[in-house]
Amino acid sequence: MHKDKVVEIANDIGIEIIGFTHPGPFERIEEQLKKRSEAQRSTEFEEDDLDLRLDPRKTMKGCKSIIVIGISYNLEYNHKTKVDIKGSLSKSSWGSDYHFVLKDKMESLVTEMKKNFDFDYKLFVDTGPLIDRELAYRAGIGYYGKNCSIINPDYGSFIFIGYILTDLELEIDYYQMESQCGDCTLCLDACPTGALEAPGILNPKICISYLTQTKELIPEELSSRMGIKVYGCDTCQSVCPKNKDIHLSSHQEFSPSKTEGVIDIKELAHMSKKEFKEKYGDMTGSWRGKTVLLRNAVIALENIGARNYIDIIETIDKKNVELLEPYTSRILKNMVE
Ligand code: B12
Ligand code: SF4
Ligand code: SF4
Repeated sequence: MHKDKVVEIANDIGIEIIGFTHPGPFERIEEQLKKRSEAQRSTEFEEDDLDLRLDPRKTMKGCKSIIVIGISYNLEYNHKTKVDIKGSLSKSSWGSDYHFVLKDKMESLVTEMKKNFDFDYKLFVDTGPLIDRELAYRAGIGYYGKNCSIINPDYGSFIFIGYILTDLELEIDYYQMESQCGDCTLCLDACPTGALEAPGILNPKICISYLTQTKELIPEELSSRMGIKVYGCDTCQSVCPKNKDIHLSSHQEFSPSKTEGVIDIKELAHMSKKEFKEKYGDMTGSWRGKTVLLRNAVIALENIGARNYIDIIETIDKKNVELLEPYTSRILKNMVE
């Protein structure tokens, strides 16, 4: 099958960014990844087995080509919300969970492709063993920004990445984009915790995106920098000039029709699990469960002046107290002092 045909089908399905790469090991970042792991900088959200991460054929033995897709979630939205006490959500969690959206698109692509040619495949989004950004880079979808994100010249960095390992012989382009960051350092300067230590070098354990997802204890020196972020962090992408004057997303699945792009903290504090599931169950940021978001909401209240919100803090659902207790008791203790 010719790859131009794959591109044509993908475009018809609404996959705007697509590239192809070979199944060879990721030699280029092997050293970097090993050092990162030795320095205990891997997160609990990644595959531990580095051999599996570095060699696509360990995931699919007969793999001959990899189709990589990018889907923009950069929708414009007017945040005129009536929500009184707001926690913020990163754009990646405004609408429907991207794992399902991208998997559906790739399944449709495979179904259409199979009308021309039968083949074996395995597809992944985010939770697969391989390194999605390195695949995207190697497939020519974008370049690494100094903020570590893959930036596509037409759509910017607010793009999700998915990939399909196949046993199809597709011709592969060996085209990798040069960084277009130039002298800019806006993302490094703006990062609230200093997680971007140098261009392309991230300490994930102090990245706010990580802090909003981990169940580990968050020290006060870091929680105080989380502001009102209840899930994810967009700061290093929002300041990026490469996200200005670009094509926006056409995927309405990512529009914040239910969430308005914010979490209603007062409502969250008193919601039952069932109510939470109904309102927020479909969004990306719900994967760690309600209590993690509630912990972040408590931190947000602390950051905007807990004294004014003590009624909320004292009456929140106290289930899973071990996750919330360090923060609520700190707030109450500081009140007394
Ligand atoms: C674990 C994880 C995280 C962790 C750690 C992130 C990290 N940078 O390592 C945390 C929780 C912090 C995180 C945060 C976010 N994540 Co995340 N995350 C992942 C996950 C599951 C694994 C990442 C990984 O393997 N890291 C290991 C290192 C090796 O890879 P790396 O992140 O690309 O970093 C290396 C490169 O920058 C590299 N590098 C290599 N060559 C070069 C060359 C140059 C010139 C430079 C500068 C750098 C460079 O050096 C770094 C160290 O080795 C992937 C999905 C997946 N399975 O791959 C999603 C993924 C990377 N995340 C994604 C997203 C959207 C985010 C957030 C924007 C979410 C948010 N709004 O809060 C933030 C962005 C934070 C940031 N600045 O990177 C997208 C990125 C899409 C994109 N356009 O790049 C991915 C690909 C998910 C997906 N399938 O769409 N994430
Ligand atoms: S996501 Fe936020 S905390 Fe993480 S590197 Fe970017 S700006 Fe820093
Ligand atoms: S803010 Fe500047 S340095 Fe950072 S990724 Fe964007 S262009 Fe590159």
